[in-house]
Amino acid sequence: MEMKILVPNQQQSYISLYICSLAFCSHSCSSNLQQIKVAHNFFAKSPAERKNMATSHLPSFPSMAMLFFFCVLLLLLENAAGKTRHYTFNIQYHNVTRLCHTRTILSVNRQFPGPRLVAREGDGVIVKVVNHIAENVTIHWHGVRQLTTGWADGPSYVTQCPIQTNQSYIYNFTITGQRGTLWWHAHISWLRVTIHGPIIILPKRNESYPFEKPLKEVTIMFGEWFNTDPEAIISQALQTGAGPNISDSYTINGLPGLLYNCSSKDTYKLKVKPGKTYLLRLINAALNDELFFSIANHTVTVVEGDAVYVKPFETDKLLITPGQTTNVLLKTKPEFPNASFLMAARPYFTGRGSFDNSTTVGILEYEHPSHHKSSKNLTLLQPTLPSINATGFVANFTRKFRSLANAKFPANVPKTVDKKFFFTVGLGTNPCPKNTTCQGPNNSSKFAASVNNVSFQLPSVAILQAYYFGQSNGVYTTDFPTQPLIPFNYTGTAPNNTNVSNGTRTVVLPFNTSVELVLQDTSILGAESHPLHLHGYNFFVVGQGFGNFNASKDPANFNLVDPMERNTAGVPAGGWLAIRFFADNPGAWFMHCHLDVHTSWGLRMAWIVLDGPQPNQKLQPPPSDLPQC
Ligand SMILES: [Cu+2]
Repeated sequence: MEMKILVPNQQQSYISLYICSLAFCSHSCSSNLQQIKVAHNFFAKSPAERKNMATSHLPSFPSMAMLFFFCVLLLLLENAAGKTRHYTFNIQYHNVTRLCHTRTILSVNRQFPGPRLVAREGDGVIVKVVNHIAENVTIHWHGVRQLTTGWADGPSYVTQCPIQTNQSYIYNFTITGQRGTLWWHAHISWLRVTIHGPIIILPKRNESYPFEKPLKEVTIMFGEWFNTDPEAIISQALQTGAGPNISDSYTINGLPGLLYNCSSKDTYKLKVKPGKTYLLRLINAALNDELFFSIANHTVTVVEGDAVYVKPFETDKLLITPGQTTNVLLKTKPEFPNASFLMAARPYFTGRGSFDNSTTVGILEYEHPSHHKSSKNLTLLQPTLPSINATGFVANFTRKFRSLANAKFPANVPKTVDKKFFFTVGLGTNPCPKNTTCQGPNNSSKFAASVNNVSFQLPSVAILQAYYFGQSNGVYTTDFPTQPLIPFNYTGTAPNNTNVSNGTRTVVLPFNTSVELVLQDTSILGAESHPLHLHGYNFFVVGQGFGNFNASKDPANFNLVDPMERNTAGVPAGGWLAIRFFADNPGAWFMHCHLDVHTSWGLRMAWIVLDGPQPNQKLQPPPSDLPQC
């Protein structure tokens, strides 16, 4: 999963300029060799020399002036519009062996983790997804804003019907105003457990990072491995009402690491040189677990989260929730250290049920100065990680994330609010259907999860299609509660009745509404952290706290200056999170917990954002190959 840094391709622009100049001259300058030579010299010189040449030669060549103008314009357009990147994703079966178990997994192009999608800020991306498996599939471009292109967002039954067997769908979108690391994953049932991969968004041509240029960039993608079919696990759990079986290991770039059985060879190794800086692009693609991560004897500098640059800060341990990405700079030790270092990840867990309490490791290995000696007999140092339920560490760590909030990367935080929402998020129950036995809470009910006590039921056609074609009747309603219908002590003793309601209810927002949303965890069936992900938007995390949100006191402490801007944020276990955003992207947008078990239980809902008055504020028409249900 290593990548060499892609140098902005100036050469390519120069070639196109050169070709354009030759073409221009052959048409209008009667093959004036001297002019071609001038053009050739022009592109071979440094910018300062070119400026000089342009001013000293151009007045005597009016046609050349036009040529330069034309070509500079072309260059500017090329830089502003970006280019289009084409990919084909074949959804295929793929046999993989981990922990001495061979299993047929679902993958993209028989890769696990899947292929990297690389683009620059401003580029168009076209991905043809072809379904070669028996299951329905969709792909979500997690964190890509999809401005007016909601049809390409991907959550099944929200923005599209799934791609059926032997069918294909072309996802077509532009990456606007984002740079850093995101990722893509399947967005139907639990298929994302093996169908996922990184999205690398490089800065625009000729733009650099607002931090030290790394020698190398490396993607570190965390995942979860199941020895049995995850689809069977979730379908059984939904039937019995019990918590689903847990994973058998965590993985780093698809490899469990040497602490697991049969895995000493399946250990990710990162080879580094002393005295250099590396950019690690961390992605948590695990299904159900937030993860702590640390590298023995090393600190890293956090520089970006969810494709948004942050004020750099140093840390030796970090937390990453499913759905989040974190870019960190790793400065290696100045001299060969005579040791190797474990990089370890294990869960942060506050719930009541069982969870996979194992640790995945990779090895940070320094290149030996002599090049001949192996690092096999070196001491292997281990990092210390926070305790499993270290909620205090999590709160302190997440508070360190701050937007750059400078002239080049401003934080456009809504200072005033048009609409306030207060949503409880948490677990609950559904009663056991008559004449069946259930294995959920008290062995008499089924696990459920909800937002404002609504456990969201996915419709059988896509919400965005129903909305666009004016056919919402029987698909969804627009009466999602803006606050709990019956207030209670959310983080105190749970009420006697823990049943949720079930429905497909949405919130409708006029274009550009400034929204404040407080997400309040509940302690029904245990207080638990919920990494909430909003599609189609970044939001600002303006506040967080423990206990019940206090609407008269807490807003005074909101950070409206440099809050973190991101697409996934953890609602603290037994606490609350306040976010703000402008609803400036028309469409139907899913919001859900990124712990897939909670999503499956109904901790999800959808916003419908109406068109704005301008043409570029309207949802584009659906593509002709949009799948039908
Ligand atoms: Cu959750």
